[in-house]
Amino acid sequence: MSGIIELWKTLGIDIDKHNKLLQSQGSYIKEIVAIQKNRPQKMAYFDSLVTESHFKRLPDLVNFKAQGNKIVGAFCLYAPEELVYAAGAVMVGLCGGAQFPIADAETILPRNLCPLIKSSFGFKIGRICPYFQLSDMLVGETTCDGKKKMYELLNEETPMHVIEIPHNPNTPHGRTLWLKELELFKERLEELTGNKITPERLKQSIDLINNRRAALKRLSDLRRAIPSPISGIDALLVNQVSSNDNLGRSTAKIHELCDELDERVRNGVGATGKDAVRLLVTGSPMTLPNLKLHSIAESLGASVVVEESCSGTRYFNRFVSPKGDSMGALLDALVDRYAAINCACVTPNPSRLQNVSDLSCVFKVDGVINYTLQYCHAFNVEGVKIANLFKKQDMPLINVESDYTREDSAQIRTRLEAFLELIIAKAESKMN
Ligand code: BJ8
Repeated sequence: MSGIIELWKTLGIDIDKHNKLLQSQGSYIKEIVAIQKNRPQKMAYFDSLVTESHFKRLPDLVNFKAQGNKIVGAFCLYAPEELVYAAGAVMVGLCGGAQFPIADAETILPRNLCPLIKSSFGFKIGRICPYFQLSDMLVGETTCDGKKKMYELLNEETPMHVIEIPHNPNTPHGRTLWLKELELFKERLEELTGNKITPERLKQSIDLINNRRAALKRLSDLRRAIPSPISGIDALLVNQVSSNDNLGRSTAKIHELCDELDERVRNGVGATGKDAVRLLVTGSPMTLPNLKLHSIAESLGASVVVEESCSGTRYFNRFVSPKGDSMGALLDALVDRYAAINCACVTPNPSRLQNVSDLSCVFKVDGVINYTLQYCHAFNVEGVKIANLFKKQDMPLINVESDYTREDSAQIRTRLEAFLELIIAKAESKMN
């Protein structure tokens, strides 16, 4: 233990705050995750990533850096991780999902700002997150206004590269801009690492990341079963923690979990009974340790079976599929994938509506939770279209706007309880 504390100190971590974070995060996760019954045994690995990631992976990354390698911190699905790995660097996710660092952030940032932005910023300025401290460069993107402007402040702490995202990527000039931005990011990574990104290296890293996306897609597809073999809490947790794990190892561990879930599906073993109300959650991302909505819904007996979000299907529903081995063909394939990300920050965004509608059918859901983080205008306003879409389809939908505190938990619980009763009454009236 004393060795790891010394390591945290050398990274400039505020040990006092860091200890408090570990304590609060540990007990929060235990209260929500560990109390579930009949969990898949292979979840033990992912639980350990939550409780031990600041102990276990950290020394590996410190050694990696000691050998002259670089670490790139990212905040968004738009960060092209294939290029990062092709440059011989490692990418770590720095999106904040904890309430803990927000007090530090609010000494600088306005209070009425999305909690994800404040939490991410607070982790850096409070010197609470070792992954932030290890990052040699940060990569941001021009998505929402709050993030963009926060990146300008972060740039004063750690060198930052911001990718300019075309807000309508489906036009010829949108694609041209994406390609140019990928080329610029590639150059910046080559400069940072001193490594040339060759077509061979890029092809290799595309395969590696496609493999992780495929493993997560396999996990998601298994949740189509009735009953779902895994709770929404556990599935979300896997998505949240695997982004900061070693690539190859996390892919293998997700497949091991899926093998166990395959078996559960064959034997009809579920996280809930067959009659549980099946829910789709769509909207703002949920970053570790934000499991609030899932834990409330599932404590009421519902089963969250799919998340249409960046902490769910949006990460793995598209692969990079090159039509050749040249650098041009590989970059073109990256443009295809990244320009197709249907975050609410792009406009217009018809593919998200189509996608969320398809998911509701494929996963045979009984209701939809349209989830927005407080002050996230993009998802809040686009939520109007989502609500209209499901109204036309006669699919029950509830809007939930929340933050990272627990203050609104009781209120959300009461509203979800009524929502589930409504869904059950609707199903019963159809049967009569
Ligand atoms: S691709 S969803 S990860 S930007 S920070 S938009 S919650 S107000 S995180 Fe996102 Fe990339 Fe889009 Fe996905 Fe709203 Fe908060 Fe902005 Fe946010």
